[in-house]
Amino acid sequence: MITFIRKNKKTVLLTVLIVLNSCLAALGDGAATSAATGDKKNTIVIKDFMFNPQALKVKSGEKITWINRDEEPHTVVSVGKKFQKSSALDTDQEFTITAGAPGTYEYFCSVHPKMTGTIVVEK
Ligand SMILES: [Cu+2]
Repeated sequence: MITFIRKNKKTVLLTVLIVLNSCLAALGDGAATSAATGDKKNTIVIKDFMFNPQALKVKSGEKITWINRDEEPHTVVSVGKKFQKSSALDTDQEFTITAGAPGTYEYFCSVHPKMTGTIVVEK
């Protein structure tokens, strides 16, 4: 019985450590991402007819890049024409804009209107 409890405590401790570790790892990744210079930080990958991430938060003035990893052509078109639209992006082709005024920007693919995404621009 005592052994069982000890074992259990150890397991809990181990679990806590693992959770803590992954939290730290996540924090580390975040720091690395924001420290990275260049335009690859805010990248939206188009794959399997989806924008990934579907919602992206950026700061005004930052660049946002879409890259098409599908075999199908896709476009990036702003709802209400709030930002410049892309041409049809072929496989591995990229499209970059610079985030403007703070706000929420919805967009879709004009070839497949069910493909949608959101950009949230913060100050
Ligand atoms: Cu599409």
